[in-house]
Amino acid sequence: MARILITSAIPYINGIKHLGNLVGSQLPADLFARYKRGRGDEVMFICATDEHGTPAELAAAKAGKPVAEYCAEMHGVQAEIAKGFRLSFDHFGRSSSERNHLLTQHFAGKLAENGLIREVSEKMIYSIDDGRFLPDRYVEGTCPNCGYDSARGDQCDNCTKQLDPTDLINPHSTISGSTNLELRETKHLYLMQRALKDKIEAWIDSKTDWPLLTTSIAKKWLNDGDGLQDRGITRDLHWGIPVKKGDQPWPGMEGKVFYVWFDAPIEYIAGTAEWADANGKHDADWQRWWRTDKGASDVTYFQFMGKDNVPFHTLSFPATILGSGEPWKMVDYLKSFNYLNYDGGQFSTSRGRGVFMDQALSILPSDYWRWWLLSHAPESSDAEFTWENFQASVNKDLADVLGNFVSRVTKFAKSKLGEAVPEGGTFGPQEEALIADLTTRIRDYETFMNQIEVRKAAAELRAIWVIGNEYLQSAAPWSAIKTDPARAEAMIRLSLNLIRIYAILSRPFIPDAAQTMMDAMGSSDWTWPEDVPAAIAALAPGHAFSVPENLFRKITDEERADWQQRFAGTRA
Ligand code: B3M
Ligand code: ZN
Repeated sequence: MARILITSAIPYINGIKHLGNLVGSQLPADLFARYKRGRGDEVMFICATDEHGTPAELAAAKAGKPVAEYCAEMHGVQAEIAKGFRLSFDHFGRSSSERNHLLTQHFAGKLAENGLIREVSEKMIYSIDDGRFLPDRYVEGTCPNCGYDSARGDQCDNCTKQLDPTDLINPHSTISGSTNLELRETKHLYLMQRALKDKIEAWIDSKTDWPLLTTSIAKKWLNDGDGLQDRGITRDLHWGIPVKKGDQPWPGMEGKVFYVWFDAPIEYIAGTAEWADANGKHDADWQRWWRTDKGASDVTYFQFMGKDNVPFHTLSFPATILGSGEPWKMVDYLKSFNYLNYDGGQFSTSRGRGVFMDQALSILPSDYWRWWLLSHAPESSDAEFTWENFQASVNKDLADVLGNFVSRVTKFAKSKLGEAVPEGGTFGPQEEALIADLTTRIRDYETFMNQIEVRKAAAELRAIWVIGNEYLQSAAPWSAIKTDPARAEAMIRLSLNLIRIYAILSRPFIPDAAQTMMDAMGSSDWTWPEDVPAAIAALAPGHAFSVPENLFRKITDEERADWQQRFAGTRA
């Protein structure tokens, strides 16, 4: 039994995420976690909310709530929606947890001990009217690169260039709008990433099996110089993890907190510790996932994220880990995704353009979304959500192919042969051909799933559903029953067993429909079909089944048009 650690990039706390966010990290991570569990591996799947930094503070201010209260509330909201999408986290933690405070301070202490932190006095933007420094998104102005007039202090949304607040032309405070700003001297900690460049480069070079998207981004940042500058890891903010050296105060750094991108990835580890705390376990129980000196050397660790997060996971977080000099588990395989666009443009949280997770669930159950999103995952390039495409693929793949097979088989069996697996007849060449084809396709499906080739795995699963329909069409039990009823019984016996196999194989993609299929087959045996001939005989003659509710309904043209209009912009 392999041990598989899986983390999804942790979503910012400020508001409900859209479908583009979902398909870029949490959903494919869930697919993989479910698949590995289905194969019998021991899985630890961790996600959390990313609760620090200016996005959290600004959103709380806008909601008129104290930031701690806002975060607690939004964590609850995001956790609930994650459940709605059947995201099977072993724990959904919070980067503001006590565990993350302690671990983040621990890492900073180790880095300092190893001579990898330097203190820098620098001039930062200070707002006289607000009485505070304005880091990151607290300041907006004109982008020096493209001229966009609402560039933020950390990045220009228009041209994506990473910025410092002091780069902005005509800056103003996003708190008060004030332009009464000055540069003031303040002291910050810098992580000396440059000193770790060789180590990081050697580590990246050792990852020869990583997807091209991941390595190309990592190398670009490593070699362009842009990414491996020494990096400020503290901020003049109130909300965040107080700067400490382990459990000791850090003289001169009083009142400052760590930068959100310093503590956020550490939450992967802290989230696993939170899992242990929440389940009455001991430190050893989470450490065996993370400390190679405490059992984690046989763990394989997979990370999932959108492409914009790759530099932080291939350079900055590894710098923290390698710089600590401690035996922490590092990522083995980093799966990254391109962007999902929305109906001819981009998803936009600020403009409310696109479908957000709560809205999606309010119009259709999660399986519909999971299937479309995963089968169209933006892997090799950006992908686009259109309502036409969504309607077509739901109606065809889910309703016409899978749903129809299950309904035809069970209804025919019940009306002609009763509500138990029939016993007559034997398998002939047609069934043998199907079993051979099925075996090949299941092995291919496993290969794609193991490689996290999400679209290819979805296409293979769809092909597996299709061969059931094709078999039914050519075997035609409805004709056979008139001339050779025993043959018809054999066909239906095979088809009912196929439904159970479909439940197992489809579960990572569409867990609710899979459960419905398994329940209808009167079974709870989710054993993976390693041995296809054995799996096709698992439901023995006489075993009771029932006809399930329609698995999937079709999306009508009216609904499609209505939704298209409703989600065109300005979220209510
Ligand atoms: N919260 C960015 C995002 O949601 C950030 C990811 C952190 S992963 C440690 O895309
Ligand atoms: Zn720009």
